[in-house]
Amino acid sequence: MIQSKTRRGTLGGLAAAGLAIGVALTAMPAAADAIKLKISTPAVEADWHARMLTVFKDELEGSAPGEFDVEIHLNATLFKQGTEPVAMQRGNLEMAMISAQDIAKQIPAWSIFTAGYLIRDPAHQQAVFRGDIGEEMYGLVEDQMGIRILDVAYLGTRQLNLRTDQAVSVPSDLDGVNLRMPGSDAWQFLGKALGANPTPMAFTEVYTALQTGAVDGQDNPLPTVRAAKFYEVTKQIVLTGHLVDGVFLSMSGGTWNDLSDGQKDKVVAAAQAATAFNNEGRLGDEAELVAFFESEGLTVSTPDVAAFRGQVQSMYLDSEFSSTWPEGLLERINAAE
Ligand code: KDO
Repeated sequence: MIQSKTRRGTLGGLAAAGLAIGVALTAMPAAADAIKLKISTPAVEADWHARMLTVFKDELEGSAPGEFDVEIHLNATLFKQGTEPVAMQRGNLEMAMISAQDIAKQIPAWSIFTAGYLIRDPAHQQAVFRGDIGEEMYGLVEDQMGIRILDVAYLGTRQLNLRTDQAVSVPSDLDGVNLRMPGSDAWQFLGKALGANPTPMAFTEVYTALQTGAVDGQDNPLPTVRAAKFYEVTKQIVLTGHLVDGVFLSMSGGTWNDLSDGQKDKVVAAAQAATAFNNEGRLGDEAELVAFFESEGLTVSTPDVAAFRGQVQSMYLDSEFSSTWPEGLLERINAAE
């Protein structure tokens, strides 16, 4: 939680995620006039948010037989990471999982969700995005970008993952560390706020960059560190927990507006089944993965999280980003439960 310097919010309690695994239905072959839904993502096949797209496809093609033809493109083979929103806006892509950082490029107010140590945990993320704040902020995306957000998926809590074995306890220990962060201002600022020297790079290049030493480390949630095999080319994980991250399963407004009301309901239901599958799998993984990484020979340590939180929160509050945050939104996010 970040508290505004002028007003103090209150901490919210935890709520159980209570999510069920989506049931995969056997899909019918697509009819010739089925609505094509191409989905582009940089995610690797083994990661939960890639796997949830198959749940989406099976659910939708099962509930609306012959009406949709969902085509999943992983590993950024169709569109480069971060270019998906514009591809949807130009009518070249029907669906993607977009980040708050992508949205903030066009709607600066969304940078509030790119701030480290703001969302407290997965339950808080659900409370924020599935309540009135989500409704309002999704409305901005629909009105200003022409993109319909279907649901948020928990991407996991981001941790540091380094190829060096230096001890990291406080932000100054990251001085001079070339930390790969995704390529946008919001992501780069997060790397800087952590105390590192951020290096922009697409997700698809990270494994090789870690292997060759082009970067000293990267940050991602633990399930992604395993799915993308970053643990093979790194030595340690530092549990900073600096960003409770989400990706937003979205559809281009043009495609969405052409759907019948019944089709819209089925699309939303399939999206929710998909995110429930993702969230459950990812939370389960996060509870178990420290032991896995240790068994692979990595050191897993807990730094002085209060020191990281203090530096990161104060840098965000003093930044240009916070001047774009709508009045009162920070307090509402802090109070959401
Ligand atoms: C990454 O590039 O580190 C990141 O985790 C950023 C997310 O917003 C998202 O794009 C994700 O990569 C991809 O889906 C790959 O997992």
